[in-house]
Amino acid sequence: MGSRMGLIGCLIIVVAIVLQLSGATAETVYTVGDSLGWAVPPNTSYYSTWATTNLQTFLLGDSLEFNWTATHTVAEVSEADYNNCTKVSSVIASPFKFTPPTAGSYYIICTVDDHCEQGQKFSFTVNGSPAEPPTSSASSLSVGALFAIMATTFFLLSIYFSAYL
Ligand SMILES: *[C@@H]1O[C@H](CO)[C@@H](O)[C@H](O)[C@H]1NC(C)=O
Ligand SMILES: *[C@@H]1O[C@H](CO)[C@@H](O)[C@H](O)[C@H]1NC(C)=O
Ligand SMILES: *[C@@H]1O[C@H](CO)[C@@H](O)[C@H](O)[C@H]1NC(C)=O
Ligand SMILES: [Cu+2]
Repeated sequence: MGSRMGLIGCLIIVVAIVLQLSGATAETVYTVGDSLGWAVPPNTSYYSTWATTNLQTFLLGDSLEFNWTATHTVAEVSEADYNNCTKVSSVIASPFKFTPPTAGSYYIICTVDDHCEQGQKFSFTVNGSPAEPPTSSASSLSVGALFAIMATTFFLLSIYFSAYL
C-alpha cells in the first residue's frame, strides 16, 4: 500500500518535470514590419495591422528588433503622445532590439519628420504577469540534462519496483 503511494507520487513528479520541460518555450524575437523593416510604410495602417497580426501572443521576455537604413528613430511614448505623434528626443542606432521589461501596453513611434503621421507607429500589449519570471530556466536546459533527469528518475523508479514489488 505504502509502496504504491510512493510509486504514484514518484510518477506524478516525473510527469510534472516532463510537462514543464516540454511546455517551456524560448523567447521570440519579432522583426518589426517583417521585410519592410522600420520605415515609412506604404499606408498608415501598415504597422498597426502588422502588430495586430504578429504581436497577439507577445509574452514577457520576447523582443522586438527594429531594422532600418534611412533616418529613423524608435521612441517609446505615452498613449497620448502616441495618438498625437508628439516628438520626444530619442535617437537609436539600427538594428535596435527592444525587450519590454514588464507586462502592459507599449506605444512606439518614429520621431523623424512626419513619419509617425504617415503611419510609422504601432502599439501592442505584453501578456504575462510581472510576478512570473519572464524566462523559464527550463528552456535553457540542454537535451543532455533532460536525459540525465529522465535516466535518474527511471533509476529511482526501478529501485521502487525492486524494493516493494
Ligand atoms: C534585421 O536584422 C536581423 C539581424 O541582423 C536580420 O536577421 C533580419 O533579417 C533583418 N530584417 C530586416 C527586415 O532587414
Ligand atoms: C497597406 O499596405 C500593405 C503592404 O503593401 C497592404 O498589404 C495592405 O493591404 C495595405 N492596407 C491598406 C488599407 O491599404
Ligand atoms: C501634439 O503635437 C503637436 C505637433 O507635434 C504639438 O505641437 C503639440 O504640443 C502636441 N500636443 C500634445 C498635447 O502633446
Ligand atoms: Cu521614421
